[in-house]
Amino acid sequence: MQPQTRNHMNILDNPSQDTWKKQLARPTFKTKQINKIVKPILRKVKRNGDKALFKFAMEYDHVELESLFPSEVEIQAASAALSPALKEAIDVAKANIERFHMAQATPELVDEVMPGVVCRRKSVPIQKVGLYIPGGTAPLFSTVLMLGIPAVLAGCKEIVLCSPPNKEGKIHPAILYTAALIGITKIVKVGGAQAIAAMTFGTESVPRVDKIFGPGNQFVTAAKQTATKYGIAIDMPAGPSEVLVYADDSANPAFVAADLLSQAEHGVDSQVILVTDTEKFAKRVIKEIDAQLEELPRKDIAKKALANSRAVIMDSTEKALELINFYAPEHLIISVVEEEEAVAAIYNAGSVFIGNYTPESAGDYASGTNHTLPTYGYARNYSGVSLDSFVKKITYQKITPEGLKNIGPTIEIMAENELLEAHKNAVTIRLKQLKKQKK
Ligand code: HSO
Ligand code: ZN
Repeated sequence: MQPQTRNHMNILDNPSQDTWKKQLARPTFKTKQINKIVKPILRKVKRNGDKALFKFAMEYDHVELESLFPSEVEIQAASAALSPALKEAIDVAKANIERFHMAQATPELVDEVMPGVVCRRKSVPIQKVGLYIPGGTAPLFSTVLMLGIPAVLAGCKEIVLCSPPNKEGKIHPAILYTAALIGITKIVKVGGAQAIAAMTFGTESVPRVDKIFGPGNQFVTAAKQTATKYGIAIDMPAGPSEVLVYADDSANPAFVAADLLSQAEHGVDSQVILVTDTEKFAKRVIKEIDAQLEELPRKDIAKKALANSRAVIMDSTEKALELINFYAPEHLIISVVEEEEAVAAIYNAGSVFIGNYTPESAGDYASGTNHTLPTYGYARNYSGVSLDSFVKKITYQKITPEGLKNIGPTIEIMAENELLEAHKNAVTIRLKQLKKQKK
């Protein structure tokens, strides 16, 4: 008998707008239960510092660590463990990511808005940043590039990288190698919520940072959210990976299936969506998914993700685009004849991949754009990580006596009408003095 290969990706036929919210809902999380576990972890790290980190390594990573830091020997061994081909690939990706992120640098802005009133704005690096790199079922060394490169380019003074140790007490060699390659020297063997706690409160070994970046499981995500209550910034509220493919007959169903599966394999709570114009095309894609799925080592994960996933048929292009903007996907692949029109109509998406030969994997690894992107509909109001995520923009102004004479009366009358006399006086006192000087 043939094994049961049918996946569970449901087809929605022209769903009416009032049902989109329900029909395209992302998997939900049991935040309360997660926080019940995360809160004590944070408390213990805050109270006991490194001692708690060693204890959590035993409890969660099942290893008795000698040190929280990898040794020089370990870093050398990590380099030796990688094939020359992989190292070359990492070099190519690094060069592209560096190039595209360097291009994002904004020069200092100087403008004399009126005679004697000069305003400036300058990007200044966030001094201490923490990067979290998950270990677990897929060691995301590409994320080291995506977070580490802009941190280095921005000029962050201290860059801490936390990643969980395996049962031998080692960080995955590709993670270690990539971190060392881009010049990250503070690498700490700590994972999960305890890593986020360490970077939030600081321990003997881990500095407290100003901003925490990086993906993670629900515990990491919950801990990052809590970190914001302690004055730490985070990159964005994260959720599981997702992709929406918008395709018509001009697309190759096998390519579309491969793209959908590429994100479905991330995790059981990932969601992938196909939006297309005919049931015939949807069915061809689903058939391809069935065939390709069986060959995947992570097919069990992908199958579960497919159960959260949908193929949506939309007769009208306008409605299709509206639905995409409503969903606000992390990744959007556009494979339709009228591709430029579709691209122009999109206002909610983390990153857009255009045409039949632009797999999302390109952006995940090597083309140069960042793969840390808003999920869960946050593409409505968040951008992905970029060079900007690692800087703050400080504004400056310098006003000459001439300038104050020009702008002073404007300030005075505004302050007066806001009933803020002291504000007004800060100008008046100076203008009076300037008048006296003239005499
Ligand atoms: N698609 C993931 C990033 C990633 N994929 C890393 C493979 N490795 C989130 O955007
Ligand atoms: Zn991916």
